[in-house]
Amino acid sequence: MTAGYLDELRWRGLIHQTTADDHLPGFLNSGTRTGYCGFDPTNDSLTIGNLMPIMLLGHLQRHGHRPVVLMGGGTGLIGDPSGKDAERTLQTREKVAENVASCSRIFERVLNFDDSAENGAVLVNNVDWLGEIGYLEMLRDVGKHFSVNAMIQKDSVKDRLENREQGISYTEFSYMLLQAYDFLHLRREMDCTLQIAGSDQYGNIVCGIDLIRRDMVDQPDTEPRGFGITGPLVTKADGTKFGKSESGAVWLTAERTSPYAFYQFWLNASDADAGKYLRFFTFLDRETIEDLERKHADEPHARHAQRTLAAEVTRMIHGQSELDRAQAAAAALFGGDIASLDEGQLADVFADVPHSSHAKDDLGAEGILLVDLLPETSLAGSKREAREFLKNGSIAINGRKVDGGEALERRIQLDDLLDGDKILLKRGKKAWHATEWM
Ligand code: 383
Repeated sequence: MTAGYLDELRWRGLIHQTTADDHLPGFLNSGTRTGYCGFDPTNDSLTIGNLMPIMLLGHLQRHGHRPVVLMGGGTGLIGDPSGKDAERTLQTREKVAENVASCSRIFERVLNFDDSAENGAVLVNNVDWLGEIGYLEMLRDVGKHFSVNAMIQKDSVKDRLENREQGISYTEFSYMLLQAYDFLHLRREMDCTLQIAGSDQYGNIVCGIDLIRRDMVDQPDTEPRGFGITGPLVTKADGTKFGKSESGAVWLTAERTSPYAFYQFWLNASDADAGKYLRFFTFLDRETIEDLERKHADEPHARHAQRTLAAEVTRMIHGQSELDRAQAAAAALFGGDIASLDEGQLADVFADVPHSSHAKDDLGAEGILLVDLLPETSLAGSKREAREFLKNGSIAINGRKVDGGEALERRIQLDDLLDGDKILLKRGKKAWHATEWM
């Protein structure tokens, strides 16, 4: 077993808080340990907000320990109030079960589920035990160990109590008992001694550790029986929220965020963030990352750090061939060779840039003037502005520049359509707009 899981996380900046700091390093370095992280199936996919704890599990496995992915098929029926300022609507049992199934496959991209390996990853679903336990049993065996006085001091509950308008239902208030019970259950069933999560989960983790301690009161209390590690909140240097692109959240499945859009998201990381994201979201070693940062500082225009980041994360989540396609589409857009894109790539590009719909009939026999179309897109605010851009030759149709001299007479016609229904317009070097003609 290789030592140094904590050291690895530390140089990467991946530790926010740990419990029992005096005991944790020795505990991790003296045997193969089992650690888990839970994911509530609130959707049919996970977002890059969930990626950091997945990486924490990935490093755990690469350092010889066993990672456990817990799908919250039970807790997902209740709803964690942590970090949420409003009560959630309950999801149906069917929907939650469907979500569990579709989220589960994501983990195979990062973790090795080979069950012949000593530390092969395991996936469990807490509906399997939470669904079995009776209400009276829960109140007597678990509830009795929780002080309401302490529960209302937890951030997740306190914030909602102070906000009288929203408040908190008894259902969500009870959530922490369920997560605490999970930790106890996994501790008993598979000697799972570690819980990993994002920083919003610290309170829930501590509840679990307390419950485990109370459950084991009759055994000598020489060292902690459960540990917790939380990762930092991922931030952006410019202060805006991490993980959102123009079209919303960035998801970890291709059905929701195309590999092309995914690749673009990472490629667009700012210079100030790229190094941090390389540490957080790739398994590249320290030397390689520091090398890249030096290269990047010497030639910032080449965007070495962002390119490597985008390639590594896209390959990890979507595989090499999807990465190849995303890179080819990016290169075509950059070089203007739009005609080389296949239908799928064109559709991905289309979805990832501002777009608008237009009536194909309007193209009629002689088409419509480009100067009239531009103000209907994100590329020009008015006809006057459109004229300006056209005259100075900064507009391109399907990657081909429109010459300034004849630009004001240039008409969009049926034979400009790609795939029979799309035209990609560009202003300057990289402001794209896709038009669709139906
Ligand atoms: C459920 C049962 C457990 C242990 C954990 C859970 C889920 C947990 C939760 N986690 C978030 C979620 O599911 O709500 N109560 O969306 C997120 N996680 C991870 C990480 C994170 C957290 O899935 O910080 C971001 O991704 O912990 O918000 O026994």
